[in-house]
Amino acid sequence: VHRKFFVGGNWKMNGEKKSLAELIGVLNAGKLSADTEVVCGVPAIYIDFARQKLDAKIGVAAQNCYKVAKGAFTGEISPAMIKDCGAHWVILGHSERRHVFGESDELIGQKVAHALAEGLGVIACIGEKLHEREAGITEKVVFQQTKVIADNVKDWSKVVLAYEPVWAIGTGKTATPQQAQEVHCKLRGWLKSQVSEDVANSTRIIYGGSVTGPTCKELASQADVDGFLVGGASLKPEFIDIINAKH
Ligand code: G2H
Repeated sequence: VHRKFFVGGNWKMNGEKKSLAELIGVLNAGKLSADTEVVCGVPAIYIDFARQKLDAKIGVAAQNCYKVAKGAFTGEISPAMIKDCGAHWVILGHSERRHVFGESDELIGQKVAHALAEGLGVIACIGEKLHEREAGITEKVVFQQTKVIADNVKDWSKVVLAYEPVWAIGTGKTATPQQAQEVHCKLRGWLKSQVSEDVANSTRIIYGGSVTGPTCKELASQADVDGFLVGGASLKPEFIDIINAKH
């Protein structure tokens, strides 16, 4: 089964119109491999702006959304609003949502279900903390997080699973290709035994955590690494090298 390489940028809470327009100009002019699906995760307030400026071949994702379509939920945005601004993806369960904003597995599951029901693609993030890795419970933690996501998915073709070890996020400490491959392979095995062989073979499992131009190629060469979710480096021209990591 061919899994199209998927590279997401996660701009997090960075940039303003001027700098983002510059970045978009660089991406639009860049030579991007046609064999890579590219999606930029944009701050909510700039989704409309980015969608209007980015080339149509580059997708746009929100970095979060709420679990219902509308109502008295001050400060939240819905998948319907994301679609209305022309974006087709949402990042859910990012470690910063989980650990800075206290989002539970249950809430993330509800968001996944609603976003998919509304027709968005979901980049669903999971990952263990350093103390969990050191305690030898990485597998248990990521399987549990994946289970809550899986319980809320009917159509896996709209889901990309992002493995982001928390200790590697924004720290400059990239997981080694072997560390990433080991967890990705176990996650694919989990999908095979708990969902189906087809889903295991077709679902993109991407790696996130301090991915850079210099580190991306060897990571991309691992059998079960189907792309990346990139934070810091997605704000730099280097993002183009990561998009082209397979070449
Ligand atoms: C992990 C990643 C993007 P960074 O959060 O999701 O960020 O590449 O800056 O570690």
